Amino acid sequence: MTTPLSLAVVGHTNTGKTSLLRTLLRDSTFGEVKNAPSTTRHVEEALINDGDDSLVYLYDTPGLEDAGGVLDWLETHTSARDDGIERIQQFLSNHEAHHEFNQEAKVLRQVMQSDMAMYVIDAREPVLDKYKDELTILSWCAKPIMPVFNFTQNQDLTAWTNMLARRTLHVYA
Ligand SMILES: Nc1nc2c(ncn2[C@@H]2O[C@H](COP(=O)(O)OP(=O)(O)OP(=O)(O)O)[C@@H](O)[C@H]2O)c(=O)[nH]1
Ligand SMILES: [Mg+2]
Repeated sequence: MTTPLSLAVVGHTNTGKTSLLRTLLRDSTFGEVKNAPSTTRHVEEALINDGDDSLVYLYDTPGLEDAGGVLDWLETHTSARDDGIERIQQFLSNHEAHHEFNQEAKVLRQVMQSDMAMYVIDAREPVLDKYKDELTILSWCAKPIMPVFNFTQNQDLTAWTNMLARRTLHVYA
């Protein structure tokens, strides 16, 4: 028996997180897929087995929508002298913040509980500040992050891979 890895699938809303889980699970009925933001509203667990062996727990998560708001909250209410995990924990235990940033809190809580995260990117999008803010708050959870590009057809990934490399994310799929 191996201990299953737990892997959170995270990213901006409508980037194809639930679709990626469907592909990995070979299950076209998993979750809800729609071309609209905020389709997935809760964390959903799925397990990949090899016979009797449980290999990977996958967690689908709601899309990040206001990482900038979360980062503003963290910068205002927590100390830069605390480490990222401490600051995220303060955010997660704050009732008001939890209420205002409900979806983001679900994502961060799941990343904190997982062994690693896949960060799904819509490669058609330019590298906007909101995506940088997402990677900043995710990095504070101190878990390995694997960037996964979606919608890659005819897209030049250079701007994205440069930005990821500056954040020591040198490997991507
Ligand atoms: N053509 C194409 N469409 C895709 C692909 N992946 C996702 N989509 C479409 O993109 C839209 C969003 O997909 P979802 O899987 O619901 O995205 P999500 O990230 O889970 O969205 P939220 O739960 O709202 O955060 C849907 O219309 C999907 O059919 C892909 O690889 N190719
Ligand atoms: Mg979804």
